[in-house]
Amino acid sequence: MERTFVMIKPDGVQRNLVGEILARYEKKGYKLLAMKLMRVTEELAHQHYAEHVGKPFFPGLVEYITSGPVVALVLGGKGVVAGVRAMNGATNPANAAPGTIRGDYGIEVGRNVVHASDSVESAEREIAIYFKEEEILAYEKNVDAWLY
Ligand code: FUP
Repeated sequence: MERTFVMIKPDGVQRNLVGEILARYEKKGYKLLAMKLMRVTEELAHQHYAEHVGKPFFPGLVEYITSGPVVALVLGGKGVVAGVRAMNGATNPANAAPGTIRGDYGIEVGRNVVHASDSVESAEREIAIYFKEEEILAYEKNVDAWLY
């Protein structure tokens, strides 16, 4: 099953948007394969955003992403990498369509609420930064069996 790495960034946690954002991914049909509330250290931030080291916005990005707890997720499903990127909306919330997470909840590019991997390759790279393979669960879902 295709997998992607998603993060609800510190502003999402502080603004009480965790449940709302998770609900969107769940209702779409993506499967929650791993989840943890954690802090991003400076070292993790450098690994995650290695491609942005040296850019003018990098110090601010590290300060932001390390500023408070985040929710790290692995989601699975057909086309989940592109699907979650579409649900999140454009990187800059100013350009993100209404109905997307950033379009509905964000204003500033430096406070854009969520992260999601941009390709299958970067998803596998980012999943490995944040999760051990044993923290990622494989399981079947059967609503009826849990209702009765
Ligand atoms: P995305 O793939 O949507 O996470 O976007 P990028 O990899 O281009 O950027 C990573 C993060 O850097 C964004 F979430 C926000 C931040 N950023 C800025 O703060 N300013 C910029 O000009 C570009 C990106």
